[in-house]
Amino acid sequence: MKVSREHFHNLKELPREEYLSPGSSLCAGCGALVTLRLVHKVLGENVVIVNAAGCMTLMAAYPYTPLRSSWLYTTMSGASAGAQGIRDALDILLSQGRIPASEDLKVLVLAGDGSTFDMGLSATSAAIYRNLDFWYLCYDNEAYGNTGFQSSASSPFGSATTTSPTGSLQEKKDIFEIWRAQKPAYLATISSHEAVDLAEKVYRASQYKGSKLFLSLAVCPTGWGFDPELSEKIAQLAIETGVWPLKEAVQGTVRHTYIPSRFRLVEEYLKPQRRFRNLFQPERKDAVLAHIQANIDHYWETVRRLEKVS
Ligand SMILES: Cc1ncc(C[n+]2csc(CCOP(=O)(O)OP(=O)(O)O)c2C)c(N)n1
Ligand code: SF4
Repeated sequence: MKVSREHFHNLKELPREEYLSPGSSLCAGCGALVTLRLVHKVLGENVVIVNAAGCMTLMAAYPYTPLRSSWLYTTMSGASAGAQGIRDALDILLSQGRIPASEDLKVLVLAGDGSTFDMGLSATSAAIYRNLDFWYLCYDNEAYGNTGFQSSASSPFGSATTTSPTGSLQEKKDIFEIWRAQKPAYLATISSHEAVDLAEKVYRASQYKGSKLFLSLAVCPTGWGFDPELSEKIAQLAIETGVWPLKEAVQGTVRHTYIPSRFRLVEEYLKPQRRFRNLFQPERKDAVLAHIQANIDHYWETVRRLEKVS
């Protein structure tokens, strides 16, 4: 089930302009980079990226940058506070007529899950509370990638990281629901694999003043342990197994923008990734696999009940 779209209906309708030039120091097959490229296409040129320390801060190493937009590097915890400062400065310059409206910028926080789920949650919660007019893109690679793939509060149950080599025993924090409780103007999950869904959501969000937050599953060949050529396949499997629901919430009211007509078993998503190898070798961990599948099934049963879809 796909919801009807108002603006973007197919890939050909996506803007052709590129704001991210090819070639950067990031890994081949990095899903975060593809997501940023797509989001930027819809936001256009007048953007200032407020980038919390993480993998994406390696994009721009002075004096080089692949970005056509402006960029500010912040601490892991301070990106949303930095966004407030930039928004305030722009508003003052605009109100004093020191810059024309055509030079106004969209303020976009770019942060990993370590910043988003852990260190920067307080600053982001405060920004949403103030209904700061900003954009927030979390590229969720489900660990502290830049420093060697340590567990974050986003690391899924059973996944191996350098600080949980035999598999995490904690459940992934539901940051979507934590943010949603504050009823931000717009909130959505996105995936690089569903580019049209992503573009439509960024377009829809642009109609709202206030906090606009996006959570993207960022497939990570280096940390997750798969060949970079499989990146889009893994992103697709996350959606088709129901691991990564595509949804949006306008002022807190949720709807799913895509529901697979037939769900694949979660094993299809887990097996190709080295971080889940311990679930299959040296022997199969049936109880853990059943637990992961049951969580997904429970989620979608609830969706069917609440959104009354068959
Ligand atoms: C307070 C603090 N602790 C540790 C670091 C070191 N550090 C820099 S990037 C990074 C990882 C960030 O993880 P995440 O936000 O998930 O982004 P990713 O690296 O995965 O892109 C860490 C721990 C830091 N910059 N600040
Ligand atoms: S470690 Fe993962 S998220 Fe970081 S640049 Fe490489 S592929 Fe991208």
